[in-house]
Amino acid sequence: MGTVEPQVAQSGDVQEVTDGFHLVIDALKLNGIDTIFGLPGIPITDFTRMAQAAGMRVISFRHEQNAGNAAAIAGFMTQKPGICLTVSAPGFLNGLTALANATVNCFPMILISGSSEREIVDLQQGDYEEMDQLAIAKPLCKAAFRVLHAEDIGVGIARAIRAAVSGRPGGVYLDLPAKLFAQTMDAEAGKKSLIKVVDPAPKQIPGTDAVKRAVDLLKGAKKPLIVLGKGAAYAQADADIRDLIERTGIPYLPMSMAKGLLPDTHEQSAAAARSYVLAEADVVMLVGARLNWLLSHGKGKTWGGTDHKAWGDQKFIQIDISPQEIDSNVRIDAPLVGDIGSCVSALLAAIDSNAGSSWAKPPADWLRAIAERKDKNLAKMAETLAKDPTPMNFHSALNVVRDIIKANPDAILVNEGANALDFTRSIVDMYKPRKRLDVGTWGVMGIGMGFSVAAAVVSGQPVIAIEGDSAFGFSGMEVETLCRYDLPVCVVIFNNNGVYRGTDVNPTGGPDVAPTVFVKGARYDKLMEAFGGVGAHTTTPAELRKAMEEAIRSRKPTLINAVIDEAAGTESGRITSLNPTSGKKK
Ligand code: OXT
Ligand code: ADP
Ligand code: MG
Repeated sequence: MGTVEPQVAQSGDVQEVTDGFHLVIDALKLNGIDTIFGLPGIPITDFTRMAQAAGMRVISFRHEQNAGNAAAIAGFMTQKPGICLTVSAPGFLNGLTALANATVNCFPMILISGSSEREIVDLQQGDYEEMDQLAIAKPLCKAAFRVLHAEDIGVGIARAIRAAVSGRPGGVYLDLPAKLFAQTMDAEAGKKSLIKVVDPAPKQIPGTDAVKRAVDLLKGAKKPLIVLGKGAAYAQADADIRDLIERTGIPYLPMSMAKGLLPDTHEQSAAAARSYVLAEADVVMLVGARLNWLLSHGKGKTWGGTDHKAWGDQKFIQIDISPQEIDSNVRIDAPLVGDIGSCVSALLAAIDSNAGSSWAKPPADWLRAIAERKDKNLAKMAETLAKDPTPMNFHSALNVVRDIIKANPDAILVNEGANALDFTRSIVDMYKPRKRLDVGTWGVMGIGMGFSVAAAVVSGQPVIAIEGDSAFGFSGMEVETLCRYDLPVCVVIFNNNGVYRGTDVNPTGGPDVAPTVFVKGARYDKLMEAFGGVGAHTTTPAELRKAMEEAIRSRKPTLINAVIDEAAGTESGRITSLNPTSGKKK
């Protein structure tokens, strides 16, 4: 229990006192939170020092958005809320994008921001960094709280933790005004006011009727498919999920961050036959995956619909902890509302009691048809990967990354960009759960270095960040953070001189380059060298391989500038069609 200088009471007795600073630290520690990602300044500078003195790991960033992204992904990896700490108004706003992104992605995090004098803020009298932060955060997160009195800190932290991790996880905002930190109270009373949260994410057991409905649908399927989403990765029910897939023999499709839940090389993976299985399956079981844009909203041609809005003929089973997710886009025939661990084990039990060990595998012609498509795509991919063009392109570079991950399956892969994202997703196989961390539901750029720092801090494993050159720019200054904490992160920048590619020209012939184009031949490797890390400049797969192997071996912060053919990318990668086109005739 942290205390401050004892005070002498009127009676002459020495009274142990504590204060807001120490109560926040004690409340976090009591709940097993040992790391804070943040950026110091008024009014939380001393808080960061005291937290470090109290044995917490305090990781300081160069920009709050990156600290926020680090907190969010730490939450995803550990099921404990990641903590991001910022100063008031601008620092808070810098962290807010990450908080909103965490909420959209169902990652548990708590953004704790210091704030200015309530009385002055509410009368809008122009305080230092004045802003009504609570009101601004509210619509962008799952819950938002403010603590005004030291004796309420325990409750405030407990509520924030519960809100972040229970039910559908998400971002929580906790507003701590500057005055709160210095408030004192009796140390014993302070200790009693803290709450060790019991069962922060209670299991949610699905109804037996819902389980039966789902099993009956699965049993009758001629062309069943399971889609695993990042909710399934988050749930940490890895063994049961694998068991369910292997015992039923149903082909599965991993969403991007569910890759590796089962090894991507698993024979039941239908990832390389994505278009075929989505359009053809007759019963689709979604496990922690929403029917949002990434799954074409469950309708249209992707799902066998006759036009872009039409529903297909398939039936859906959806496992999700959020009852409101069900029917969000199309009809869900068998909703299974509960936590994935409980739902999957209930399904396994029902399958056992239903069919003993003789659950019929899906019809052979369905499996054969998938295998045919898959083999064709895999063969085509193998052929492309075997090429060694000059200049190096996405495929020949990613062939190296693919080998490196295969040889180091515990390494964590962080990935952002457009082409640099999409090619990596389909080329680099993952072998273990929660090893692939990427742009997620919003397709947001800027997660790269924040995710990398957190992944290294939380896991101690090597991290490989595959970054488009544009994507890297959003958080690039954190290479200093990588060096400061000496983290085993190898950043590989796929440098094609711009956003999507580097070949656009200014149609006016004026001196400005095109909006998508960067300085040609930029040497990002030198950025890392500026802070004492290792920089490497590579133009061939052989050079890239050598540099990556050395980074993994040495565990030194490394940045590899991988020069890619500047014409190799396409507009927005695989999502070109989302760009609106002008109807105006030229
Ligand atoms: O079945 P078919 O035949 O269809 O084939 C599929 C699979 O079966 C097959 N496949 C395989 N074949 C062989 N072997 C294997 N192993 C295999 N696996 C799969 O391959 C195909 C494709 O499979 P895939 O990828 O699974 O399927 P598909 O159809 O693509 O899936 C659809 C989606 C939607 C699920 C998928 O495409 C997806 O997940 N997409 C995510 C896209 C995304 O989020 N993109 C990022 C955003 S783009 C844009 O917004 C950018 N911005 C703007 C911006 C952003 N985002 N944020 C902020 C804060 N500000 C601005 C910017 C600035 S990107 C960007 C920077 C870009 O420049 P960079 O320099 O960073 O990057 P470069 O482009 O590299 O230059
Ligand atoms: P993806 O982008 O991989 O398809 P989404 O983020 O769209 O995944 O979906 C994740 C879903 O998982 C969300 O609807 C969320 O409510 C759900 N979810 C998250 N954690 C759990 C859990 N422990 N149990 C059940 N559902 C969960
Ligand atoms: Mg690029």
